[in-house]
Amino acid sequence: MHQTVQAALGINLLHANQAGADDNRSQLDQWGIRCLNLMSSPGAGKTALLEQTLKALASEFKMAVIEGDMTTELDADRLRRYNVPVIAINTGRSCHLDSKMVSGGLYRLSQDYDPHSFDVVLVENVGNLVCPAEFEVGEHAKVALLSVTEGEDKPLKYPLMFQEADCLLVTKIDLAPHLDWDFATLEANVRQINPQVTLIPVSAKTGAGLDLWFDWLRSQINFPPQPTPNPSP
Ligand SMILES: Nc1nc2c(ncn2[C@@H]2O[C@H](COP(=O)(O)OP(=O)(O)O)[C@@H](O)[C@H]2O)c(=O)[nH]1
Ligand SMILES: [Mg+2]
Repeated sequence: MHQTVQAALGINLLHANQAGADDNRSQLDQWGIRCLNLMSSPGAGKTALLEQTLKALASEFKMAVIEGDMTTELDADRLRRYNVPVIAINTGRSCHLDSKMVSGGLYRLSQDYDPHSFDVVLVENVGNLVCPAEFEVGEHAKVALLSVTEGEDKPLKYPLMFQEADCLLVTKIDLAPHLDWDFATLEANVRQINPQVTLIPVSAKTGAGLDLWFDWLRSQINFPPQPTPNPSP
């Protein structure tokens, strides 16, 4: 019985979150903003990738960041150096951002700036390979990052994250020569879980692969808005 209630609560929580995510996406569509949700385990290189992205593309696109961390604004402060709006959200004991938190972040952005002026909002989720994949925040696409130091087996051990991803960035490839890292094994593991995912090896340190990431990002930002489906009868 206890387990049934727990399961029901879990499902209700996810349903409520999904409804909020759909609302966020509608709001973003109305403003003409694309939203990407960046997810990985802690330390895989999300903030380092965002630093390179803001540096390279800030003159091409009007960007904003929603920065999720359990505590501190350390990452938010790293990104503020690039003169883009960074909304910091501290989740406290929660291991992921949810749609309500991101709704609050979007509201804050719209209070301080004209939201119609933005092309893209990049969300850096809390470092965690499990929960962020369960909770949509209203993004148009999901980007997972996996660093070479985490091992090629992670897509098999944490399948939801890799199944949900539209793009998988294999990060810190500058370190690969120092490790027993086999890209072909990683690719085979990923394709088992998600045959369609765009797979891009990158290094925020050397810049390797970043052009391919920027091109993928451009393709997402320039993606024509999809018509809102008719509500089901
Ligand atoms: N060698 C190497 N180190 C990196 C790279 N990207 C990030 N790092 C380092 O990895 C650590 C965690 O990076 P960070 O961006 O904070 O990861 P996050 O927790 O996912 O945001 C930092 O010490 C970074 O300098 C990379 O491409 N190559
Ligand atoms: Mg970070």
